[in-house]
Amino acid sequence: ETISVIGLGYIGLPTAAVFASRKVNVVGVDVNQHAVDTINKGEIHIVEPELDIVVRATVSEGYLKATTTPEPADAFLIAVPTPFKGDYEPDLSYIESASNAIASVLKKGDLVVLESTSPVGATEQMSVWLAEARPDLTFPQTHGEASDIRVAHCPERVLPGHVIRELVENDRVIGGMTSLCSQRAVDLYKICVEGECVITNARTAEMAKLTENSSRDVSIAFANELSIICDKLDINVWELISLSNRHPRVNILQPGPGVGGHCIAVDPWFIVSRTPEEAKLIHTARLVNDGKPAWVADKVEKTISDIVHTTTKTMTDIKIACFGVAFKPDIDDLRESPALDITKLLASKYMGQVSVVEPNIKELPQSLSEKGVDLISLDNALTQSDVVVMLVDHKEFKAYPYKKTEMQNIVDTKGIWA
Ligand code: SAJ
Repeated sequence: ETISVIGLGYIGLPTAAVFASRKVNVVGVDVNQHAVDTINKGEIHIVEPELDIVVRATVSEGYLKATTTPEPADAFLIAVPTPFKGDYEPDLSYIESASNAIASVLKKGDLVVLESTSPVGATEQMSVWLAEARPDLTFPQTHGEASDIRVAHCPERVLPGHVIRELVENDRVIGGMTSLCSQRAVDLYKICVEGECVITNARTAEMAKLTENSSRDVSIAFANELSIICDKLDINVWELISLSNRHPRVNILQPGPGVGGHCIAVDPWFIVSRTPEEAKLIHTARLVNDGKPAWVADKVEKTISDIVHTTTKTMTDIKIACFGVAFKPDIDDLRESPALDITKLLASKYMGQVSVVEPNIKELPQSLSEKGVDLISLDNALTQSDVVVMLVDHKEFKAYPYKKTEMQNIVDTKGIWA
């Protein structure tokens, strides 16, 4: 059996490598020539623990190779981006391009699985695109039990930073267009998945993935709303949550600077855009989480104005240190990071007065350096700054023996020094 993985990004490359590590021939396809060349050298173009080891081993043993043009295979796994365009409408153009690219190499009996997180109906749409793009058949059958190829949706659910382990251990939801399609997909995933492969239909599988991330978004929004309420009522939200969580049926998540990453802050919109009238709570949760960075920046401004009113310092004397710019703890990923957004907001207002402490990166992105932001050490930040803005609970910050007397002016969005 040969497997082809279309899209060699954060999901596709680890998936390809894990199948290849089971001694299956895997051909990875990507439009990015640089990614293809890097992988063929046994190296990786993305950051994910342990991925480099698996890719190096599988490429050198000949089980994994990459190319820019699709080749015939028995199963095709599609792991391309599904971002949203304006108005929060999902953009399925990468799925359409992938369908067009593989259509000419498909043969009877092949399996095509959509792994990308997708709005409800995307798998059905993909099978229509596949049918339309197949020149070899007079009556391409991609629907129903009579179909000559098998189509299914099996959403990825791995947590960045733990992808290699979770790809093997997590349960998988498999939604085929027909029960034959589901069974064929289960047989494939069983090659490397040790978790359970649970069968449903394609629409339910699509909605299951969106539901998982929306559930988390709504829960985090509840925590973020509590943090804003508690600030107004002069209550420590961290103490409040830990007390409430002592109830046997209460489990509140942690507030923070907002919700980042490319999944939890995106996927709920796929539900909202399809059912705007009905998805009220899901929509509001998105607005609460997206509003948190501006609220934090406002809180910092108030703190600065208090310092100016109670000391001899002027606005332009104030030095601000932002602790953490990654989208979550102990990673170097700055994409869709609320901590980065807050730092940018502050840097625009207080040009040349903002520094960053970020133990996971060596260089600041241009969006910050062009605003005069510099990268400094934790110790320097504490001695030089007038205001500390704690944005990410990195292990280095949690381990630091911070004393309240050391720095009075702190806006702590993660509650580790407050
Ligand atoms: N966050 C909080 N408070 C919390 C937990 C998280 O503010 O109590 C924030 C984080 O700081 C971060 C954001 O939420 O900014 C998201 O982080 P995360 O670690 O919860 O999730 P992701 O985005 O890294 O990965 C999620 C996972 N989904 C779920 O846990 C339901 C992962 O399993 C999915 O595969 C991934 O999205 C995806 O690709 O969809």
